[in-house]
Order: sequence, then structure tokens, then C-alpha cells
Amino acid sequence: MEQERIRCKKLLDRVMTSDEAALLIKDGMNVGTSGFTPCGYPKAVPLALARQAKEGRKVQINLMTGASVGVELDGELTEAGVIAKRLPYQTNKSIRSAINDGRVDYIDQHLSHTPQFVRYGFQGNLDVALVEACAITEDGNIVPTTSVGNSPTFVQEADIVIVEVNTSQPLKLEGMHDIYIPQDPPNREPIPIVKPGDRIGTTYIPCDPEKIKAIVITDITDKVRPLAPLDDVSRQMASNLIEFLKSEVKVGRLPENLLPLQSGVGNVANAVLAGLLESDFENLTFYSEVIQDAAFDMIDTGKFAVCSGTSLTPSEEGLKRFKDKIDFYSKKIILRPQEISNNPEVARRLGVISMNTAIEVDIYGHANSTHIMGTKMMNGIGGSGDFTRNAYLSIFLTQSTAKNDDISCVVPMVSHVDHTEHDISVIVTEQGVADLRNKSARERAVEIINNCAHPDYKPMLQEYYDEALKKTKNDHTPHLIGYSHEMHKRFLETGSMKVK
Ligand code: 0RQ
Repeated sequence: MEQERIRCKKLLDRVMTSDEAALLIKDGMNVGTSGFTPCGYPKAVPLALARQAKEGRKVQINLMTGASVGVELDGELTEAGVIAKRLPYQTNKSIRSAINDGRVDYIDQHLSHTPQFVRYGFQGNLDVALVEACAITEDGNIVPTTSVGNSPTFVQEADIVIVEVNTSQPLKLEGMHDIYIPQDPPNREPIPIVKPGDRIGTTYIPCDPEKIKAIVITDITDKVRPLAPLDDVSRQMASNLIEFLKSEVKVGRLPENLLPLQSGVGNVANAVLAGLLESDFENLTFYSEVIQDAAFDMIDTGKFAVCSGTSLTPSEEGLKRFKDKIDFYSKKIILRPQEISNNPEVARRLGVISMNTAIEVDIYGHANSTHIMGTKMMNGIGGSGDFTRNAYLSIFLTQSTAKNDDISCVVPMVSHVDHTEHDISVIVTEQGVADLRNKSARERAVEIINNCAHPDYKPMLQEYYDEALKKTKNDHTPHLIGYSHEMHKRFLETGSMKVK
């Protein structure tokens, strides 16, 4: 096995136990790991590091990843008190609590920024790159697994590299990746992607074998997340969105096979793809970051001609399906570094249709994707900003209410701003679609209240807007400053935004 996966023979003597490798990670170090969504992240070395910390070893690190990772990394290391600072994105319950009670400092960062910030030196020296691989080539280059994330830049920039060769990851993943690291200014050149299926790099992460100080063999599997069955609200949001896209084709603003699609993660994103599967659209392309189960259906039925992302995040069942037909899927799927999958230059050139989820939106079209009630971090901005700011059409989806209708997801003023009125073209809820293009602030307020708010909250929002118009004498963006967060305040005090 070792011979098959570690093809650079001089590296065979660097194979060691996870405990030995974990000792190379020292207190105060900056560590960059593979992983984007709970896929392709290292498992054995983080588990060993957590064990050592629990047994009394003093070790705290600043951890950078691609995006969210599995429980062996964020969960175990948080519980062992190993993480001092974390970036750029997470979804794990333990680390979310630690971020919100001050135990962990968190930098919520655009995902396409992380690798270039590392190269620019904005995030300090990178001491260790810890990456999962399915193989090491004859020359010591690294073949990633189910995600690429930031591994190419981490490997290039780190002082030392630790590789986890994971035998649960199929060797046939080799060939699916397309690794390209841009030069930095003033020498950066245009990224030569003009179609979602273009390949511009190598199938491996270039690595000087001398930098590889440890290789750990493991078979711990990716802890992929189960997807909930599609609910009626998600289906209705998806259907509203698809009707909107059809009407754009009808008036000639989109081609019949649309433009490359980007969609966020989670159940709403999956519902949108499921809706597209049932639609008449054909020959679609996907230029996104995360490839979930629904993408396999789209490929199977020929709806997706090509599928480009940085990570494969199927459910357990989806993963099995992927592995069973890997030869077929690997011809249609390309996995790129997140700097390229989420690249603003490429998103603008391709004319991506971005579809992301908000926690709340306000009546003027700002979106909060990250903070619950303005103060508690949920996950992070992820790639949503990379695409939203640069898409041909920037679409946000949200249910009109949350928590059994006690919260309106359409509010007078968002409690935290991630995406501004300048960047969002369309908002979709299960109630309907607000098309914000070519509309002034006052026009947007009318459109959003009428088309997107839940009937329980429409009168409250209308009253706020009418009152704000009156008090400001029709200011450009009418607000009742001081009262703009009355609905949030009521929820925090009484548990519901409704007037009881
Ligand atoms: O609470 O977890 O207690 O049940 O927020 O909401 O409706 O289950 O939706 O799982 O799709 O997450 C925006 C967080 C949505 C996600 C967000 C509560 C709700 C529930 C989750 P529970 P849902 P989802 C691709 C692009 C930012 C990054 C991004 C996200 C929980 O999509 O992190 O888009 N996006 N990246 O009850 C209070 C409100 C609420 C609310 C919902 N208004 N107030 N709570 N909730 N609305 C990904 C990457 O870049 C990797």
C-alpha cells in the first residue's frame, strides 16, 4: 500500500505515527490545513494533537483552513483548548461556542482572500502545512483528496509540510484536480479561464520533497453531513427562483442554458438544484465552490455539462454513489484551489449567477449572512461575498421567517451587514421574488415588503417604512434611527418579534 500511494521512494523513511508528527506542531505556531466543508481535511494528526493537549502538553495554535472542516479538527482541537485563533470559516458547534464566548478569536474572511493574504504576509509566517493526500507522486508532489481549498498556497508557503495519506480516499481522484497558483502583484497575469471547464494547471500540488517532514498513513473517513429531506418552504423558494430565471430567458437577459451557476451549501442550495433538475433547462454549467449530492443527479441526467468547484461534499449515500461511478464523474468534475473557484476576476468574466443564503435581509436590500441578532457568529461569510460582488446576477435566498415564525427574516435594518445594497440584484423568499435591479432605495423597500415579507410581518414593516418616510420627509433611505432595531429588541426581550 505504502509503495502504491507514496511513489517518491526517498520519502518512505518519513512515514511516522500521528503522535510523532503532532510533536512537530509547536506552541504558538501558525498552521494551515487542507479541508473545505467536512471533506479532505486532516484527521489523524489533529486527533493526536488534541490527545497530547488533553494529557497536559502546552500547545496552542492559530489555525487556517480552506473553509469548515470535520469534527476531528475543529471539534477535538477546540475541546482540548488548542485553537487560539481561527480563520476563515467554520460550521462546528464546539468552535462556534468558543468563538462566541471569547475562548477563540475568529477572523471571518472572504474565502478567496486567505491564500493571497498568506502569500502577502498579512497573516504572519506559516509554520506548518498539514494536508490530506490520496498519493504523493514520484517527484514528491501532493495529490489532494476530496477538496483542494488552500492547500496549494499553504504547501508553497509553509516552512514544513506534514502529509496525511488517507487510504479511504480513492486513488482515482487523481486527475480531477486543477492546481494553479497566481503570481502576486505587480506580476499577476490574467487567470486564463474563459469557460467553466477550462483546465489551466497541474493535477497535483507542486511540493519540494525536502519540505515534507512527516507522512502519516490513515484511513479515517470524511465526516460528511447528512442532508435533510427537502421541505415545502425550500421547494417553494427554489420554484420562485426558477420561475424568475425562466422569465429572464424569455426577455433575452439570459441565454437558454443560463450562465454558470454558483450555489451555496445546505438544504436551500440543494433544493434549488433539485428544482433545476425537474425544470426544462439543459446543458447548464456550474462554477461554484461546493459540489453537493444534487450535482450528481444533474450530471447523471446530462443537465450539467461541467461542474467546477473546490470541494466535493456529498452525503454518505452521495459519496458511495460518487465512488461507484468515479470514472464517469471525474470527467465532468474539476476541483480547483478556492482562490480560483471563488476568484472575483473569473466570476465577473464568466458572468456567474450566484445564489447564496442570508440569515436576514432588510427592506433596502442589505444582507446579513453571518450574525444571529447582530452579535453571535453563526458560520461566516464563506464564499458568498466572493461571488455576490462579482456575479452577473447576485441572488439571495432566505425563508421569510425563522424559529416558528417568531423571527422575521425581512427586517427594517439588518443587525449586521455582510452584503450591501450595491451588490445584491435579487432577493427570493418562499413568499416571492424582489427584483432590485434599477430601483432606488425607496422603490426597493416597496418591492421587498410586498414580495418577500411574511404576511404576519408585512403590516409591521409597512408601518415602519411609512413612518420613516414621514419623519425624514422622504429622505433617500428613510429610517427611524433608534427604532430601526425595534423588532430585534422585541425578540431579545420577549422571544418573538410579534407584538403580543
Ligand atoms: O437555526 O441551527 O438552531 O436550527 O439559523 O438556518 O434555515 O437551517 O439555513 O442551514 O442554510 O444556513 C445563512 C447560516 C443559513 C448559511 C446560513 C437560524 C435557523 C437555524 C440555520 P438552528 P437554516 P442554512 C457557501 C457560501 C454564509 C456563507 C455562505 C451560511 C440556523 O447558509 O452560513 O453563504 N451562509 N457561503 O433557525 C435568527 C434569523 C434566522 C435565524 C435563520 N433571521 N434570526 N436565527 N436562523 N434565520 C458556503 C461556503 O462558503 C463554504
